[in-house]
Amino acid sequence: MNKIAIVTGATSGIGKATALKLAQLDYQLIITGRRSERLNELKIEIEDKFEIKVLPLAFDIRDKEATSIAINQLPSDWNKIDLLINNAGLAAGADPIQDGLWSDWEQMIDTNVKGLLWLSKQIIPGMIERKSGQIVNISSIAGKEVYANGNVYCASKHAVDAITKGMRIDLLPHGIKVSSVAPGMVETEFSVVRYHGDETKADNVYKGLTPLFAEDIADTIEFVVTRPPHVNINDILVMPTAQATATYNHRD
Ligand code: NDP
Ligand code: 8X3
Repeated sequence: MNKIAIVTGATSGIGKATALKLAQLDYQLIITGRRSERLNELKIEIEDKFEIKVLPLAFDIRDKEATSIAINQLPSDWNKIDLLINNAGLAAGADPIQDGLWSDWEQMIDTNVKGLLWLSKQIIPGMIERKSGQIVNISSIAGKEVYANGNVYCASKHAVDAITKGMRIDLLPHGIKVSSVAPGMVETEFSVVRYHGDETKADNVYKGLTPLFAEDIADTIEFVVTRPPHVNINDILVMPTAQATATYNHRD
């Protein structure tokens, strides 16, 4: 029987690339996000290419009730989740702390921190019962460093780092692997979302350098989930060659 993976935020970027990668690895896939049309298109794409089943679940990860219903009402052939990829997330805004919008802050904390926690809380008990499972949390260079105007996004990703460490400690006796994958700049819809749809500002983020692509992070996740049972990758920081730290970039 195929192992079952759930990938949150699979409608674009890192989540979509990861779903495609896990399909190659023969995982039966649950894909989530708010944009149901994109989920359905990805289901068709994956099922056409690979001999696996895909279950799209459209819900807002900030909505506790919708999240609980989605997970707790999974059919019996889908509810034994082996691998949880906590990827759904965003940066909203890039303003100094005194100018930040409360609505942006709430969106980031509710998605990146509370959404990740609540979804994990629905899935972890089954992993404990079966004494196996793996959780990969997508953190960021912003979870390691704080940069100008990154304030609350950086705080949310520092929280992801701390939650990952906490999960690893608490789930240790239950045989559950917990990892963090922390990317630097990856060209996805991330910057368009961060700048509230301003494509010019988003393009400028990647101007003059080659960023990472979503597939680079999917490759890293492949490495993390294909280690032998006795090996866990605790934390992996992946940067573009043109980026040394959160703020030192080399542009042509
Ligand atoms: P994208 O914007 O391309 O993808 C974000 C995904 O998250 C989408 O599928 C989106 O789905 C989903 N998502 C956002 N909000 C919600 C919500 N409320 N409910 C459900 N799903 C949601 O960005 P990336 O692929 O780059 O981002 C993926 C992760 O990687 C994020 O956690 C991000 O912080 C992290 N990251 C990104 C980096 C980058 O430079 N791109 C670097 C380091 C980390 P939908 O809109 O359909 O709901
Ligand atoms: C996304 C990368 O550098 O914008 O997490 O924080 S960065």
